Order: sequence, then C-alpha cells, then structure tokens
Amino acid sequence: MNISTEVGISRKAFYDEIRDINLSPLWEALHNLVPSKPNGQCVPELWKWADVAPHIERAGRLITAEEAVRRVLVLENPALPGQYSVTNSLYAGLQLILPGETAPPHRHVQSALRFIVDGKGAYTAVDGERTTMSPGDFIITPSWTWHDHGNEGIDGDIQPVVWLDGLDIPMVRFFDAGFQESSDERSQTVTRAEGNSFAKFGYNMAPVNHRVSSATSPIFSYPYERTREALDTLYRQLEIDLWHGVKLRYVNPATGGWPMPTIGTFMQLIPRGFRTKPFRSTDGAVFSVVEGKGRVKVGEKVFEFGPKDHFVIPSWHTYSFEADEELVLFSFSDRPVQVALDILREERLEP
Ligand code: 1HN
Repeated sequence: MNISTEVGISRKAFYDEIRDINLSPLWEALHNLVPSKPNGQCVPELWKWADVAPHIERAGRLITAEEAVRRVLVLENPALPGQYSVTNSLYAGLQLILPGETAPPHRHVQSALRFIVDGKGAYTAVDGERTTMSPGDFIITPSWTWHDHGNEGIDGDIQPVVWLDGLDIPMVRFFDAGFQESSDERSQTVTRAEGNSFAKFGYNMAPVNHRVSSATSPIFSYPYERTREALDTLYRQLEIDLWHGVKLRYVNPATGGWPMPTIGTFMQLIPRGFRTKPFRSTDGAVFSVVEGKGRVKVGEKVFEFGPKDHFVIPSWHTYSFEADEELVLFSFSDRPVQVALDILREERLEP
C-alpha cells in the first residue's frame, strides 16, 4: 500500500468516487452508528378503541376472514410508515373474526401472541388443540406451529371477537429467516381435547415422563381469570412496586423462562389513585388496556386511556402512569431477546 499525501481532492469528491465501488467513510457516521444513548425513530402513539372499533367493523363488511386469510388492521408506528411495525422489532395488529368464520391453518417461523380484547367464543387451534377465547386471555402460537382460528361461539352465544396480535415479524425479517407454509384444509383436525395442555402443565405439575426441551411454553392459553386473581391477591397483600404497581411476567411453566423466546408478556395492576414513578428501559413495549381509566406520561406526551385502548412506548422513553380507576394493563416487548443478548438496560428514576 502506497500512503503518500494526496493533494487537490476534496473529501466530498473522495466520498463520491468510492461510492461507485460500494465503499463508505465510517468517520462521517460513527456518532450515529454508535450513539451515546438509543436514538431510534419510533414515537409513542395511542390507538383509542372508540376510533379504531368502527374501522374494524368496516373491515368486517369489506372482506371475509377466509378471503383475507387474517383480517387484521395493523397498528403502525407513525414514524415507520409502510413497515407494518409498531417498534423496530415488533408487529402489532387487531384481528377480527365474525360468527361462523374461519381463518385457515398455516405455520411460519414468526412467533405470535393473541391477547383477547373484545367478545368471546372464538377459538384458536395450535398443533391440534383448540382454546376458546375470553377477554383478557393470553394465547401463544409458537414458531412453526400450525394454527388456525374460528368462531363457533360458546354456550349458544356467538359474537364478533377482536384480539391483539403481537408478532416478531420485524425481528425475523432482520435476520432474513422467515419461512411459511399454508394448509389446504379449512381448519386443522383436532387431535387433543381442549384443556389438555393446561391440565398437563397449568397446575404446577407436569407429566412424569415430560422432558423439558422446547424453547416455548407447553401451555397455549393463560386464562385471564387466573392472572387477575394473582394480581388481586398480591395487591391486597400490598406487594406494590413504586415504578410498576403489581407487575407479573408470564412464564413457561416447565422452565420458568419466557413463554416464547422472542416476545415477553406482562400483566400489571396499578391501584386507583396511584402514580408510578418514572421508568425507562431499552425494550419498547405495546400496551393493551384491560380495565380502568388513567393516563400515561411519555416524555412530553400524555395519553388518556380507557379499556381496549392500545399504546406503544418506544425504547428508552421515560414513562409513568396515573390511575383514576384501578388499572389492569397487558404489555409485550422484545425483552427475552435483549436479556439473551445481555443488552437490556433499564432505569428506575425519581420524579
Ligand atoms: C398471522 O399468522 C396471524 O395467525 C396474524 O392470526 C397476523 C401477521 C403477519 C403474518 C402472519 C394469525 C399475522 C400473521
């Protein structure tokens, strides 16, 4: 290599010249590539149920679940238009299934969660086992598991059902690791009775010959009734965290780990009249309001929210809650991935 002083060429001309052979000067970008703190473009946003619900109904008149395959209105971060992403790593959408409809079986590398928002009596089937949905239930469809949905109602009561979908689509896209298969069947054959996985793994027990191997939870459904009871008991026993209220994470009962390797899920209770202290973490999260009214302050923004509203808090945005009524909040984030990579940071701040 011949390093002698080159004269008469501007830096700009140099950059233009080397761009032709796909080279780029690091020193012009270093501070952006390795910022002193997270500098993502995602912004906080709120989707009020009253604004969204009429459009979900319109989607229901516009297209069938069969034709759409999945009839979903995607919650897009306003700073990421056209990317079908709510944060850089996560996808969120609201899915509608009307009485009598089916959404056909398929499987994909992307992991999905369902959090039931409105209506009851639809089902999702995962690897041959159906789970009937009720508001507040959290259901998983792990990577590469066959899944389909339907709505046959419950006890003769049949209603439209809307749930929140959370998927790791942007993460899988980042790794360029996505595969998908569709089935020709209208719905998958049921091979296990409803409640089978829950009976095996949902009671702090496991079949005696069970070998823990999978990265994903062997139970598909975490019923709201039990989640709610846990929060209520802990609250009455005054186990309140000043930053989070009473906050629990969902676990894989066979390992104590996360239900799925890419998405962490949480449910928290914030007592009436309580104000949480400001908090920030590198895992941006999507929230679904289950019960109560209140507000969240995110940076300089304030979102007033009530039941069935959704909002996103991006990475490293400081936020705190104020509960006008007892709040129950579901949320999901990419926390398991950041923990696995040892890059998660969080900060409990003082007001
Ligand atoms: C999917 O499979 C579902 O199974 C929902 O309900 C939303 C968004 C993108 C890709 C696959 C579902 C989805 C999805």
